[in-house]
Amino acid sequence: MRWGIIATWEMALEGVRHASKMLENGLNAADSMEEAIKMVENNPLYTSVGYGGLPNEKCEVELDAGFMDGNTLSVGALGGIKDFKNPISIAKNLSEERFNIFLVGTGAEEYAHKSGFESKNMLTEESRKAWEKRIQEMKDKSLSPYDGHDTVGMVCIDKYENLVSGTSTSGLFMKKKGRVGDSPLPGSGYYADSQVGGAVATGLGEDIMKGCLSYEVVRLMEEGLHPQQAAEKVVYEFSKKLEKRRGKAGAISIVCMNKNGEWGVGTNVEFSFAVATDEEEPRVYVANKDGDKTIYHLA
Ligand code: SD4
Repeated sequence: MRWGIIATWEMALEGVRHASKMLENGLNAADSMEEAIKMVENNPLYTSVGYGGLPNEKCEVELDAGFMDGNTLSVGALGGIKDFKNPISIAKNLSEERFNIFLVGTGAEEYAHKSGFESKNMLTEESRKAWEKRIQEMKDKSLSPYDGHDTVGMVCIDKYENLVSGTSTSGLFMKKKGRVGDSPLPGSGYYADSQVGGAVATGLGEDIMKGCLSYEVVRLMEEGLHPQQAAEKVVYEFSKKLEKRRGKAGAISIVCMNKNGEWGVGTNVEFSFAVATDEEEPRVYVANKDGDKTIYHLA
Protein backbone atom coordinates (compact mmCIF):
# COMPACT_ATOMS: atom_id res chain seq x y z
CA MET A 1 0.00 0.00 0.00
CA ARG A 2 1.11 3.57 -0.68
CA TRP A 3 1.95 6.34 1.75
CA GLY A 4 2.41 10.06 1.12
CA ILE A 5 2.64 13.51 2.62
CA ILE A 6 2.24 16.94 1.05
CA ALA A 7 2.79 20.27 2.81
CA THR A 8 2.59 24.01 2.20
CA TRP A 9 5.82 26.01 1.84
CA GLU A 10 9.47 25.08 1.62
CA MET A 11 9.86 25.41 5.40
CA ALA A 12 8.02 22.08 5.74
CA LEU A 13 10.71 20.05 3.94
CA GLU A 14 12.60 18.95 7.04
CA GLY A 15 9.35 17.81 8.66
CA VAL A 16 8.21 16.07 5.49
CA ARG A 17 11.52 14.21 5.33
CA HIS A 18 11.19 13.14 8.94
CA ALA A 19 7.56 12.06 8.48
CA SER A 20 8.42 10.13 5.33
CA LYS A 21 10.82 7.95 7.33
CA MET A 22 8.16 7.38 9.96
CA LEU A 23 5.59 6.44 7.29
CA GLU A 24 8.04 4.14 5.56
CA ASN A 25 8.67 2.44 8.90
CA GLY A 26 4.98 1.81 9.33
CA LEU A 27 4.00 4.57 11.75
CA ASN A 28 0.57 6.06 11.33
CA ALA A 29 -0.41 9.21 9.46
CA ALA A 30 -1.61 11.18 12.50
CA ASP A 31 1.63 10.77 14.47
CA SER A 32 3.85 11.29 11.42
CA MET A 33 2.09 14.51 10.42
CA GLU A 34 2.06 15.78 14.00
CA GLU A 35 5.85 15.32 14.22
CA ALA A 36 6.33 17.07 10.88
CA ILE A 37 4.23 20.08 11.89
CA LYS A 38 5.94 20.26 15.29
CA MET A 39 9.29 20.59 13.55
CA VAL A 40 8.00 23.72 11.79
CA GLU A 41 6.39 25.06 14.98
CA ASN A 42 9.59 24.58 16.98
CA ASN A 43 11.86 26.37 14.52
CA PRO A 44 12.20 30.06 15.49
CA LEU A 45 13.44 30.91 11.99
CA TYR A 46 9.95 30.30 10.61
CA THR A 47 8.20 33.48 11.61
CA SER A 48 4.72 32.47 10.58
CA VAL A 49 4.19 29.36 12.68
CA GLY A 50 4.65 28.48 16.36
CA TYR A 51 7.73 29.65 18.27
CA GLY A 52 9.00 32.91 16.81
CA GLY A 53 5.71 33.53 14.98
CA LEU A 54 5.00 37.16 14.11
CA PRO A 55 2.78 38.86 16.69
CA ASN A 56 -0.56 40.63 16.48
CA GLU A 57 -0.96 44.41 16.72
CA LYS A 58 -0.54 44.20 20.52
CA CYS A 59 2.77 42.33 20.10
CA GLU A 60 1.25 39.05 21.31
CA VAL A 61 1.74 35.75 19.47
CA GLU A 62 -1.75 34.31 19.02
CA LEU A 63 -1.77 30.93 17.29
CA ASP A 64 -4.39 29.00 15.30
CA ALA A 65 -4.29 25.28 14.52
CA GLY A 66 -6.55 22.52 13.25
CA PHE A 67 -6.42 18.74 12.94
CA MET A 68 -8.75 16.35 11.13
CA ASP A 69 -8.86 12.56 11.12
CA GLY A 70 -10.20 11.37 7.78
CA ASN A 71 -11.42 8.00 9.12
CA THR A 72 -13.79 9.30 11.78
CA LEU A 73 -14.06 12.88 10.42
CA SER A 74 -13.02 13.99 13.93
CA VAL A 75 -11.85 17.58 14.17
CA GLY A 76 -9.91 19.46 16.85
CA ALA A 77 -9.17 23.18 16.54
CA LEU A 78 -7.76 26.15 18.40
CA GLY A 79 -8.12 29.87 17.75
CA GLY A 80 -5.91 32.59 19.21
CA ILE A 81 -4.08 30.44 21.75
CA LYS A 82 -1.12 32.10 23.49
CA ASP A 83 1.95 30.73 25.22
CA PHE A 84 1.73 27.07 24.27
CA LYS A 85 4.48 25.26 22.46
CA ASN A 86 2.80 22.92 19.99
CA PRO A 87 -0.71 23.95 18.94
CA ILE A 88 -0.96 21.04 16.48
CA SER A 89 -0.59 18.52 19.32
CA ILE A 90 -3.27 20.30 21.36
CA ALA A 91 -5.60 20.32 18.33
CA LYS A 92 -4.95 16.62 17.74
CA ASN A 93 -5.73 15.88 21.37
CA LEU A 94 -8.95 17.90 21.14
CA SER A 95 -10.06 15.87 18.13
CA GLU A 96 -10.53 12.91 20.44
CA GLU A 97 -13.22 14.72 22.44
CA ARG A 98 -16.91 14.29 21.72
CA PHE A 99 -17.84 17.88 22.67
CA ASN A 100 -15.95 21.19 22.89
CA ILE A 101 -13.68 20.36 19.97
CA PHE A 102 -12.99 23.97 18.89
CA LEU A 103 -11.62 26.19 21.66
CA VAL A 104 -10.42 29.79 21.55
CA GLY A 105 -8.32 32.14 23.67
CA THR A 106 -8.20 31.56 27.40
CA GLY A 107 -10.51 28.54 27.13
CA ALA A 108 -8.03 26.88 24.80
CA GLU A 109 -5.18 27.77 27.15
CA GLU A 110 -6.99 26.31 30.14
CA TYR A 111 -7.62 23.07 28.23
CA ALA A 112 -3.99 22.87 27.14
CA HIS A 113 -2.78 23.48 30.67
CA LYS A 114 -5.12 20.87 32.18
CA SER A 115 -4.14 18.35 29.52
CA GLY A 116 -0.49 18.74 30.44
CA PHE A 117 0.80 20.53 27.33
CA GLU A 118 3.99 22.50 27.64
CA SER A 119 3.59 26.26 28.00
CA LYS A 120 6.19 28.56 26.56
CA ASN A 121 6.61 32.24 25.77
CA MET A 122 6.34 32.08 21.98
CA LEU A 123 7.57 35.62 21.28
CA THR A 124 11.24 35.72 20.30
CA GLU A 125 13.45 38.78 20.41
CA GLU A 126 13.59 38.70 16.59
CA SER A 127 9.81 38.70 16.26
CA ARG A 128 9.51 41.58 18.72
CA LYS A 129 12.05 43.54 16.65
CA ALA A 130 10.15 42.78 13.44
CA TRP A 131 7.00 44.09 15.12
CA GLU A 132 8.71 47.34 16.18
CA LYS A 133 10.12 47.77 12.69
CA ARG A 134 6.74 47.25 11.10
CA ILE A 135 5.10 49.77 13.44
CA GLN A 136 7.69 52.30 12.30
CA GLU A 137 7.23 51.39 8.61
CA MET A 138 3.49 51.77 8.94
CA LYS A 139 4.02 55.30 10.27
CA ASP A 140 6.67 56.22 7.68
CA LYS A 141 5.37 54.57 4.53
CA SER A 142 1.75 53.69 5.27
CA LEU A 143 2.74 50.11 4.42
CA SER A 144 0.04 47.43 4.62
CA PRO A 145 0.67 45.53 7.84
CA TYR A 146 -0.93 42.29 6.72
CA ASP A 147 1.77 40.22 5.12
CA GLY A 148 4.49 37.80 6.15
CA HIS A 149 2.00 34.97 6.54
CA ASP A 150 2.85 31.37 5.71
CA THR A 151 0.71 28.74 7.36
CA VAL A 152 2.02 25.21 7.52
CA GLY A 153 -0.64 22.77 6.34
CA MET A 154 -0.24 19.08 5.56
CA VAL A 155 -2.16 16.12 4.21
CA CYS A 156 -0.77 12.71 5.08
CA ILE A 157 -1.74 9.13 4.25
CA ASP A 158 -0.16 6.01 5.71
CA LYS A 159 0.23 2.39 4.60
CA TYR A 160 -2.97 1.46 6.40
CA GLU A 161 -5.11 3.94 4.43
CA ASN A 162 -5.50 6.38 7.33
CA LEU A 163 -5.57 9.95 6.03
CA VAL A 164 -5.26 13.12 8.12
CA SER A 165 -4.82 16.83 7.56
CA GLY A 166 -3.64 19.66 9.81
CA THR A 167 -2.59 23.29 9.99
CA SER A 168 -0.66 25.57 12.32
CA THR A 169 -0.06 29.30 12.04
CA SER A 170 0.46 32.62 13.77
CA GLY A 171 -1.93 34.04 11.19
CA LEU A 172 -1.45 37.47 9.69
CA PHE A 173 1.30 39.71 11.03
CA MET A 174 -0.23 42.69 12.90
CA LYS A 175 -3.67 41.07 12.95
CA LYS A 176 -6.21 42.47 15.40
CA LYS A 177 -6.22 40.81 18.79
CA GLY A 178 -8.72 37.95 18.62
CA ARG A 179 -8.61 37.67 14.83
CA VAL A 180 -8.93 34.06 13.65
CA GLY A 181 -8.12 33.04 10.08
CA ASP A 182 -9.12 30.07 7.94
CA SER A 183 -6.45 27.76 9.36
CA PRO A 184 -8.40 26.32 12.32
CA LEU A 185 -11.71 26.26 10.43
CA PRO A 186 -12.49 22.76 9.17
CA GLY A 187 -13.47 22.87 5.52
CA SER A 188 -11.68 26.17 4.97
CA GLY A 189 -8.08 25.69 6.13
CA TYR A 190 -8.11 21.88 5.97
CA TYR A 191 -10.31 18.87 5.34
CA ALA A 192 -9.78 15.10 5.33
CA ASP A 193 -11.85 12.12 4.31
CA SER A 194 -9.94 8.82 4.17
CA GLN A 195 -12.29 7.43 1.57
CA VAL A 196 -11.50 10.34 -0.76
CA GLY A 197 -8.51 12.53 0.15
CA GLY A 198 -7.50 15.70 1.96
CA ALA A 199 -6.69 19.34 1.23
CA VAL A 200 -5.10 22.29 3.07
CA ALA A 201 -4.96 25.99 2.26
CA THR A 202 -2.66 28.93 2.87
CA GLY A 203 -3.00 32.59 1.97
CA LEU A 204 -5.44 35.29 2.98
CA GLY A 205 -7.73 33.59 5.47
CA GLU A 206 -10.41 36.24 5.09
CA ASP A 207 -10.84 35.14 1.47
CA ILE A 208 -10.22 31.39 1.84
CA MET A 209 -13.02 31.09 4.42
CA LYS A 210 -15.51 32.74 2.07
CA GLY A 211 -15.41 29.64 -0.15
CA CYS A 212 -14.75 26.75 2.29
CA LEU A 213 -12.04 25.87 -0.18
CA SER A 214 -10.45 22.78 1.39
CA TYR A 215 -13.82 21.05 1.61
CA GLU A 216 -14.57 22.05 -1.96
CA VAL A 217 -11.37 20.41 -3.21
CA VAL A 218 -12.16 17.17 -1.38
CA ARG A 219 -15.72 17.25 -2.72
CA LEU A 220 -14.43 17.54 -6.29
CA MET A 221 -11.99 14.68 -5.74
CA GLU A 222 -14.95 12.63 -4.54
CA GLU A 223 -16.72 13.45 -7.78
CA GLY A 224 -13.79 11.89 -9.58
CA LEU A 225 -11.45 14.78 -10.36
CA HIS A 226 -7.72 14.20 -10.15
CA PRO A 227 -6.22 16.21 -7.22
CA GLN A 228 -4.46 18.53 -9.68
CA GLN A 229 -7.68 19.33 -11.52
CA ALA A 230 -9.61 19.77 -8.27
CA ALA A 231 -7.07 22.21 -6.78
CA GLU A 232 -6.82 24.32 -9.94
CA LYS A 233 -10.56 24.45 -10.46
CA VAL A 234 -11.26 25.57 -6.90
CA VAL A 235 -8.52 28.21 -6.73
CA TYR A 236 -9.23 29.83 -10.12
CA GLU A 237 -13.01 29.67 -10.10
CA PHE A 238 -13.13 31.12 -6.62
CA SER A 239 -10.50 33.80 -7.30
CA LYS A 240 -12.59 34.87 -10.31
CA LYS A 241 -15.76 34.93 -8.24
CA LEU A 242 -14.09 37.15 -5.64
CA GLU A 243 -12.74 39.47 -8.32
CA LYS A 244 -16.15 39.76 -9.89
CA ARG A 245 -18.11 40.30 -6.70
CA ARG A 246 -15.56 42.21 -4.60
CA GLY A 247 -13.06 43.67 -7.04
CA LYS A 248 -10.12 41.58 -5.86
CA ALA A 249 -8.98 38.22 -4.56
CA GLY A 250 -6.27 37.65 -1.95
CA ALA A 251 -3.49 35.09 -2.16
CA ILE A 252 -4.84 31.53 -2.20
CA SER A 253 -2.76 28.35 -2.41
CA ILE A 254 -3.97 24.79 -1.89
CA VAL A 255 -2.25 21.41 -1.80
CA CYS A 256 -4.15 18.14 -1.75
CA MET A 257 -3.67 14.38 -1.93
CA ASN A 258 -6.17 11.64 -2.65
CA LYS A 259 -6.41 8.25 -0.96
CA ASN A 260 -4.16 6.73 -3.64
CA GLY A 261 -1.33 9.15 -2.84
CA GLU A 262 -1.82 11.20 -6.03
CA TRP A 263 -1.42 14.91 -5.31
CA GLY A 264 -2.20 18.33 -6.70
CA VAL A 265 -1.55 22.04 -6.22
CA GLY A 266 -3.49 25.17 -7.15
CA THR A 267 -2.31 28.72 -6.53
CA ASN A 268 -2.91 32.29 -7.65
CA VAL A 269 0.53 33.49 -6.43
CA GLU A 270 4.07 32.08 -6.41
CA PHE A 271 4.02 29.31 -3.85
CA SER A 272 6.39 26.57 -2.68
CA PHE A 273 5.41 23.19 -1.29
CA ALA A 274 7.03 19.94 -0.18
CA VAL A 275 5.98 16.41 -0.99
CA ALA A 276 7.11 12.84 -0.42
CA THR A 277 5.51 9.51 -1.26
CA ASP A 278 6.64 5.90 -1.32
CA GLU A 279 7.64 6.57 -4.95
CA GLU A 280 9.03 10.12 -4.66
CA GLU A 281 11.91 11.42 -2.53
CA PRO A 282 11.11 14.39 -0.27
CA ARG A 283 11.31 17.40 -2.55
CA VAL A 284 10.32 21.06 -2.77
CA TYR A 285 8.52 22.48 -5.79
CA VAL A 286 7.71 26.04 -6.73
CA ALA A 287 4.28 26.60 -8.25
CA ASN A 288 2.90 29.51 -10.24
CA LYS A 289 -0.30 30.48 -11.96
CA ASP A 290 -0.31 30.12 -15.75
CA GLY A 291 -3.75 31.08 -17.06
CA ASP A 292 -6.20 28.60 -15.57
CA LYS A 293 -3.43 26.10 -14.83
CA THR A 294 -0.90 25.80 -12.05
CA ILE A 295 2.56 24.90 -13.26
CA TYR A 296 5.36 23.80 -10.98
CA HIS A 297 9.01 22.88 -11.12
CA LEU A 298 11.57 21.50 -8.69
CA ALA A 299 13.02 24.21 -6.42
C1 SD4 B 1 -4.48 33.16 7.95
N1 SD4 B 1 -4.25 31.59 6.14
O1 SD4 B 1 -4.42 33.27 9.16
C2 SD4 B 1 -3.58 32.15 7.28
C3 SD4 B 1 -2.31 32.80 6.93
C4 SD4 B 1 -1.55 32.12 5.84
O2 SD4 B 1 -0.04 32.18 4.14
O3 SD4 B 1 -1.67 31.02 5.51
N2 SD4 B 1 -0.75 32.75 5.12
O4 SD4 B 1 -5.19 33.85 7.24
